[in-house]
Amino acid sequence: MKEGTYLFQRDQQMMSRKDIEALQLKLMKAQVRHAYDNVPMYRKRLDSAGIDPAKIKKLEDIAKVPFTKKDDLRDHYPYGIRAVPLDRIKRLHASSGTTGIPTVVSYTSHDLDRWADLMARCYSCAGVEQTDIVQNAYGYGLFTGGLGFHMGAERLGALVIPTATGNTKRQIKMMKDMRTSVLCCTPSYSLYIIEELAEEGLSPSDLDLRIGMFGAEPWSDETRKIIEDKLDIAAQDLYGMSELYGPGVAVECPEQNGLHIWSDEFLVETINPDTGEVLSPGEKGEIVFTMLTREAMPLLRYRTRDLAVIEYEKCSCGRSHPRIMRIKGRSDDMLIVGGVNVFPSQIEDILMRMDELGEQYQIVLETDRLDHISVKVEVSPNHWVKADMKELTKKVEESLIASLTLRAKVELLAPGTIPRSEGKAKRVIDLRKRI
Ligand code: DLL
Repeated sequence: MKEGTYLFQRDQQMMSRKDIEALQLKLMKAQVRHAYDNVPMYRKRLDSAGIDPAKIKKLEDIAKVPFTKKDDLRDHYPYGIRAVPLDRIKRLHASSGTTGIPTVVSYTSHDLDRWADLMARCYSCAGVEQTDIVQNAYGYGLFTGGLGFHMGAERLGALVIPTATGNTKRQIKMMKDMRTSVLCCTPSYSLYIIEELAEEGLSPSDLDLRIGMFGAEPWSDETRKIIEDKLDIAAQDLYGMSELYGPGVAVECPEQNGLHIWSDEFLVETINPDTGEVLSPGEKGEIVFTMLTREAMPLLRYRTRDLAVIEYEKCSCGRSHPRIMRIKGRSDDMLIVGGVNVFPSQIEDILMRMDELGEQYQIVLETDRLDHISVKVEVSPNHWVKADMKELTKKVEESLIASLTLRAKVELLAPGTIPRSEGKAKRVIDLRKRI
């Protein structure tokens, strides 16, 4: 980081480990008390677990508190786990679930203010400045991406263009005419934008882009390389989820070596997803967060289902906030085929390493008597005419076996065949019959 660079909430970004832990302990005690006093569900649970909030004395005591799960939010539909009267709730967001009952999250003015600060910190940590022109192509509405990125850019003091997702031609026109310097969208939508740029005969030098803020879905380092190369930007990873305000939980600094968790708000733990046992630093497991200042909807030990490793060593950027090393996937996304456990992102890693292939792929799961997996992947436009398809199919199948011991049927497709995504990409099509 350059000497004298402006950082939003510099003191909070650069807190020492010792100060972080002291603050966490103070906030955690108050938050457990807030949940106990104001949310009947938490009072009941803490009472049954024999936990008196007054006896929470050290950070490790959090492990005594029972977990909170997504179902707890659904069970409290429509207003979720609420700790304040309705007239203090100032906004709702919701995510649609597979069960049909949306997960609703609520915010007081304090929560919205805090969320805007955390998002502004994310931009600043990633290298965005007040003089930047930020084009926000995340979906606005009940999804937290649009408004989260919007409020954060305004709080930072940048110029924000709320294009929202879709209408890619207009998106590009705005980017070009307004001299957008920061693009915010899902990584898969950025790949779509890249294709559209090429179609219009535009190159990165026709644009002023310098940073991309990408998240909301898993993506690989290989995909990052492609995006950085084709847009001539730094592609920064940003993590969040609706239940935890939205985007803004963690973000990469320019070192691109893990995502800093703003741990004065998010107390992180890693657990074994099967047993719930707390794992040691450096072990891969399910990430669990306790929110430390949330008013409307306190969340104690919220199970994210996201699997990752947390790194506690100080980063070379000077920040001591622990880092999530790239999220590989969710425990419920893991595919088990023929006894092999594999995440879609691992398949993506392998495909994106091969020059002959394009960026779009789909994984299809089917059953006859056994489960089968096929990987449909587009060939890159440069190789489509000249590549020997039989040879290339074999090469991809062999790479999947060699790296993942995964026997998949590979199907090569013409460029432009797979539907493009403007939001979160749907990479896995599961056609298996459930018995
Ligand atoms: O996706 C919030 C968000 C908006 C994050 C914009 C980043 C950017 P949900 O729709 O609730 O919220 O989905 C949350 O998406 O549990 C992860 O599985 C996944 N996810 C989010 N960010 C990342 C990321 C928003 N950077 C779920 N890498 C999470 C991998 C991510 N997965």
